[in-house]
Amino acid sequence: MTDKPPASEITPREVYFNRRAFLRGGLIAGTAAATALLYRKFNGLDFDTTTLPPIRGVVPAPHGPFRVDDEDLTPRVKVVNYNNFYEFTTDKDAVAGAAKDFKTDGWKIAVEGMCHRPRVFDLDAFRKLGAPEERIYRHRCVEAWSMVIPWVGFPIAKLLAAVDPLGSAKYVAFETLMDPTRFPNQTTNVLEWPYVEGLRLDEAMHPLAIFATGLYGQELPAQDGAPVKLVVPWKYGFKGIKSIVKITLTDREPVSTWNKRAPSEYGFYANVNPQHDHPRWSQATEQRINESGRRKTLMFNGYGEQVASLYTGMDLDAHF
Ligand SMILES: Nc1nc2c(c(=O)[nH]1)N[C@H]1C(S)=C(S)[C@@H](COP(=O)(O)O)O[C@H]1N2
Ligand SMILES: [Mo]
Repeated sequence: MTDKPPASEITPREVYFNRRAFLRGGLIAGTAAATALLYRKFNGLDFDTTTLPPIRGVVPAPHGPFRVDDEDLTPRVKVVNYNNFYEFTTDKDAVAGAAKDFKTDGWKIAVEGMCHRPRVFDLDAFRKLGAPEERIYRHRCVEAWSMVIPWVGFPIAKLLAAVDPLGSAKYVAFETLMDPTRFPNQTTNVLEWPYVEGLRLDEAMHPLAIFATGLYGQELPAQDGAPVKLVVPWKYGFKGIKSIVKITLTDREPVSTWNKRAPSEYGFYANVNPQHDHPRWSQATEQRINESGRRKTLMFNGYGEQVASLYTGMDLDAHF
């Protein structure tokens, strides 16, 4: 990790912090004046000083749905300091501090249930399932805030191919680590632990659905779900279960922690849908973190062209 990365590799800070400026900067981009302007601009964002090891050999996101191109990235300092991770604390501004000593040494991910090749992966083997790919996705929390985040990860489909689901498997269930010595809030009953989530198998197979192992070109910070987090960009954020230790192929609809907690508020599908309001607040608009004003929420979070066909014939108000 201390080796100098080859020049051909992306250098996250420069790439991410210059990209938008170049788009906007037009003729002056690249000049000393532009650079000075850029630094003044980003100084105003409380530039984050914590760094994690860079991920080597990240494949840039291809254009199209894998890369939100026309909306600003949410600055890293916000992505790593405004989090939902109830195992640490329910205070979004305090997760980063509470998670700062979290270690993932010796992490294992068990894949079991209805598959031909069940297996326990160590982190190295898990990461080798797919080359690290950049994915720039919208992230929409059910609480009506949103971000645009450059993840690093690989499609869930790669894991599924490795374990080879039985023909009768219909769903994938996911489970977060249960360890109250490392997750202090697991000694409380703010939620039922461990946090669990699930997808239909065809949703999990979709190329947009990934396991994130990094963000902004670096390893995933603990507060964002290290070492492995689920990212399904057309669904509300709570589907994106963090710090995964178990994955089970099954023929029954998996339990979802928030769905179990309040079934009238949080559905199993949890597809972003501006027309289906949460009983206590509208889902029609959202607060993009670091922006003023509100944005209109897009159907399927803007990924309808890619995913709407997964739900053909389903009543999206009944299966919200
Ligand atoms: N294990 C676990 N996973 C979780 C949560 C949680 O509390 N525990 N919160 C969810 C919610 S509500 C959201 S919005 C996202 C937040 O992810 P982020 O902090 O990386 O933005 O994580 C999801 N995954
Ligand atoms: Mo959320």
